[in-house]
Amino acid sequence: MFGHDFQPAPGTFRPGAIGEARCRIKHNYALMPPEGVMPSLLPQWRDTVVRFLAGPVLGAQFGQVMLEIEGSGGTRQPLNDGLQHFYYLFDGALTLSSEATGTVDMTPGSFVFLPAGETHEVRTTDGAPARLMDIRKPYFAVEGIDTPPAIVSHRDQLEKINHNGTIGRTWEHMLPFGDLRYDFEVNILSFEPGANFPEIETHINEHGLVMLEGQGMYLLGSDWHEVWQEDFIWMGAYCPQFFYPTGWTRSAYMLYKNVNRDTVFTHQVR
Ligand code: UGY
Ligand code: MN
Repeated sequence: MFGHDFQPAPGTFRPGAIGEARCRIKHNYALMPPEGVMPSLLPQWRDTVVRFLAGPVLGAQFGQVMLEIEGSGGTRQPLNDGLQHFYYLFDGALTLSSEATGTVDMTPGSFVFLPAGETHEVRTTDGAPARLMDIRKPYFAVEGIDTPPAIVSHRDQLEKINHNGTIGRTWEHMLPFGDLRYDFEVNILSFEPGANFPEIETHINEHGLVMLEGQGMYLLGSDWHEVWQEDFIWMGAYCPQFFYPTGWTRSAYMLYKNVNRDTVFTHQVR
């Protein structure tokens, strides 16, 4: 009998909270199903619950949060933390305003990239709640390379590209692929049933992954994990990784990746 077969009395819980928990935090990866990510508040956001997914305390070089904004919520005052921001709207309707973008009406699937230090404000538009993902990162400037311009777009406008010709796979690039002004990518990777990676990846780049559709088995380090819609995964540098979709529907995830920059040395090398 499985824990989910028990019918608990109102106000009580099923057995199995420990045995069935999928959450794992390891030195170079984390799997965090959404039900275990507790709510926080932040002074700069009004009537908004913040779910912290990745940040430096985890070992990540970037931050990722899900903002659950009530109908009356939004930024309390113009926000400027000196970081780059990538906002993606999951649900609801919002306006985002900044000098670089003007006032943008966001609907589910809309995304906005703001370069470092761009002051901005966010408001709900129809008084209904919204869910907004925010990826933040300090900009890694390189002499001779221009800083990246802001981007306003929608998932509907993205081309589906198959980079390596493997059957049943596509990439949607939300930031321009191969444009050296940007120091990170956010891509949507899709897998038809039966498709998988051509090999186990091990690379210096880290990832923040949100499952958008479907389900599958993720190899992280040397451990296999079953994952599905709404799960979050952080993969640190050099974490071996591989994905098999399972079930009969397409699986897709949104993936942050730091790119286009050299190794950072924190100690003097002689
Ligand atoms: O581009 C990537 O690094 C990607 N293929 N990794 C991943 O999906 N875990
Ligand atoms: Mn990868």
